[in-house]
Amino acid sequence: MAKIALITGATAGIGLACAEVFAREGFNLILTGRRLDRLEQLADKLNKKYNVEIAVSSFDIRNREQVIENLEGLPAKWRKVNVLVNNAGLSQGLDPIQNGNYDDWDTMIDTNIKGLLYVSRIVSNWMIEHGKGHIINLGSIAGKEVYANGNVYCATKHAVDALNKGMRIDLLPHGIKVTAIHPGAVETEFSEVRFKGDKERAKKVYEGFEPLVAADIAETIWFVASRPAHVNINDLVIMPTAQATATNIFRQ
Ligand code: NDP
Ligand code: 8X3
Repeated sequence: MAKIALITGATAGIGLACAEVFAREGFNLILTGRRLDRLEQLADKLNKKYNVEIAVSSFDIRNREQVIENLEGLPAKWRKVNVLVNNAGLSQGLDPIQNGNYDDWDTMIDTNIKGLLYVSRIVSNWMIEHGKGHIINLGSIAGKEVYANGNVYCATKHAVDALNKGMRIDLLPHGIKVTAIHPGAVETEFSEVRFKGDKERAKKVYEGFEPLVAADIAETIWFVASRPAHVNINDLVIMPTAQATATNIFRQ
């Protein structure tokens, strides 16, 4: 029977690239995100290309009732999730703390921390029932360092780092692997979302050096997910070669 991967935030960027890689590797997929049209198009494409089964589940990860209703509403066969990629996340704004936008703060905290928790609460119980599983959390270099004006985004990713460690301890008796992937600069829709649609400002983030692309992270996630049963990669930081720290990027 084919294995199952549940990927949150599969409508764009890293999540979308993970969907492609896991489908290529023969996994059936549960794909989530708010943009249902994108999920349906992706499911159709991957189903035709790789002949895998795909369930799409569209909900706002910030809304606890929606998360529970949608995931618990999936047919029973989808509960045997082997790999959960907790990828949905975002940054909003880049402001000093004294000028921070309250709504941006709520959005980041509700998405990156609370949304990840809602999904993990449900899927970790499915994994316990199933007797195995692997949770892969998308942290960030922002979860390892703090940079100017990154305050709340960095705090949410530090929280993901802590939750990753906490989950590994709590799920240890159940044989469930828990891994965090912490990327540096990856060119996706991330900066466009951070700068609220300002494409020019977003483009500048990746100017003068070769950033990572979503497929680099997806292939790394696949590497982590495909280790033998007795091996777990706890924590992995991955950067473009031109980046040394969150803020130290060599631009030419
Ligand atoms: P993208 O903006 O390209 O994709 C983000 C994904 O998250 C989309 O599929 C989006 O789906 C989903 N998402 C956002 N908010 C919600 C929500 N409220 N409910 C459901 N889904 C949501 O960004 P990336 O692919 O770059 O980011 C993926 C993860 O990687 C994030 O956790 C990010 O913090 C992390 N990361 C990114 C880095 C980068 O440089 N790009 C570096 C380090 C970490 P939709 O809008 O359809 O709901
Ligand atoms: C995304 C990378 O450096 O913009 O998490 O925080 S960074």
